[in-house]
Parts: sequence; structure tokens; C-alpha cells
Amino acid sequence: MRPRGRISAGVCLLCAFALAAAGAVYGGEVYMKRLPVYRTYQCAICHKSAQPVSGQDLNAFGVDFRTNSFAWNNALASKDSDGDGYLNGLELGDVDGDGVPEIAVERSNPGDPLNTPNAIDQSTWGILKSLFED
Ligand SMILES: [Ca+2]
Ligand SMILES: [Ca+2]
Repeated sequence: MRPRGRISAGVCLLCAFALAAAGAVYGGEVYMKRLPVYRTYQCAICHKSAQPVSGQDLNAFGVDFRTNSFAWNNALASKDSDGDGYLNGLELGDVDGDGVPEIAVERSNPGDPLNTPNAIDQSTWGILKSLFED
């Protein structure tokens, strides 16, 4: 038979872990909503995993975002955090970093060097087509 105090301590510990995990997810959402767009990649914009278990597994963009006091602005938009040759602002669809995106979803992930904008978006394609129409 288990001592009653031991069960209560176990339940409290389990509740503490659950609350800590819920807080981590909630905190991440608060920061994610500061980005111009986040629909496609969500947590993976800042974390090495799409389902982070803590705030410690930040990718290069996540580290820069944290260093920038979790603010989206021209300074962060003008960086190429993941070193793939595309600025964060271009990847997240807000080149000047004013918080007003030019597109509804990310062009690519600013925290993943293997994920780059590889296709011409619809507005650019429309401009190109109009140049050749008479
Ligand atoms: Ca980049
Ligand atoms: Ca990228």
C-alpha cells in the first residue's frame, strides 16, 4: 500500500509539469503573433522542432528574435538569420519590417536555411505578365 503523501506529491508534480508545458505553449503563441505572418510554419519559425517542448530549442531566427526583444521591426527584417541568402523580411513577406505583410502566408521559413522562396509569388507573376501584354 502506498503512503497517501507520496501520491499527493506525485499528482502535484504532474500538475506542475502540465502547467509549465501549457505556459510554454502560451508564451510561444504570444511571441509568434508578433510576427507579420506565421500560418504555415508556426512554431518552427523560431524553433528547431515544429512541436517544441521548451523555449530553449531556438533556431537561428528564434535566437535573433529573442535578441531583438521579441520585436518584429526593420532591424530583424533586414537580417538573414539562417544564412540562406534571403532576408527575414522577404521570407516572412514583410520586407520593410513595418508589421504589415505583403502576403498572407510565409514565402519560406527564416529559421531554416534549407527552406527558401523558390517560386515567384502571384503578385510578382501578375506584374511580369502585365509587362508582356499589349
Ligand atoms: Ca534567410
Ligand atoms: Ca530560410
